[in-house]
Amino acid sequence: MHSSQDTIYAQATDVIADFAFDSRVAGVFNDMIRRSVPGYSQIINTLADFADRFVTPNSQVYDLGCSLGSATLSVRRKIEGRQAKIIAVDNSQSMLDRCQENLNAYRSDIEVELLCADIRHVNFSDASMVILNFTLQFLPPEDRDALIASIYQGMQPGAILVISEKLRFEDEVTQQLLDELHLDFKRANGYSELEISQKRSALENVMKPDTIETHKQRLLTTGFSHFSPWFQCFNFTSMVAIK
Ligand code: GEK
Repeated sequence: MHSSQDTIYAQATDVIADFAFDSRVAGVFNDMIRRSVPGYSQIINTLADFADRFVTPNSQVYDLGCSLGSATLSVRRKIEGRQAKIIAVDNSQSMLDRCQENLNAYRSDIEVELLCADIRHVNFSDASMVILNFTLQFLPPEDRDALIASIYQGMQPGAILVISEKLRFEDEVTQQLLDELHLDFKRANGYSELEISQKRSALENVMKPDTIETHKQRLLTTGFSHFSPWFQCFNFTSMVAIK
């Protein structure tokens, strides 16, 4: 996948605008997410293993907030020949344009529909797998329960929902420790103090992480039969819920 280096917050600016998934971000996104999210590659690879176990013939897979299509590509490769369809949704056309290019770069017999839409307005049906890979955290907190309920009603019995998120911790010592380890991870990946602090300001109003308890309660209250985090590195997790 083509990847320009992320230097978006490298220069000091007086007023830092709220973070947006515009064409500038789309152009460097592959580099940005790999240098910012610990475990990202492992999570992307493991999505294929979940797909292998859960995606059934003639069902649908939803990749919500698909960005450049990394999750879709990983799953698509694994489910060749299964007659399943992937619906990849994002409300950033800049992301979807690049996603389409990435999909075109490989041959596949799996149909992928790219949908430019708000995931809060999608009608889910016949889903054997739904992926929310670092997307739920960008919805206003008050809209999260309704989205999960809407996904749940469109899932087949036994289907899997994978949710990857940055976490918040009620315990202040834990919060600070894991946050510092994450900052060290970003420093080690070449981000300067200025880049780290400007990006943090830009994200403040648009990304509000939940605690793991909030995720668990939301999923179990919605009706999911099984829940477990399957991955955690510092303050980043990936969880599974099975209907
Ligand atoms: C990956 N899953 O590489 N409706 C549709 N799309 C949205 C909405 C919304 N309401 N809100 C945000 N997005 C990807 C990474 S990035 C995570 C996901 C990050 C989209 C937004 O445009 C962006 O492309 C994506 O969700 C979040 O596995 O940047 O940390």
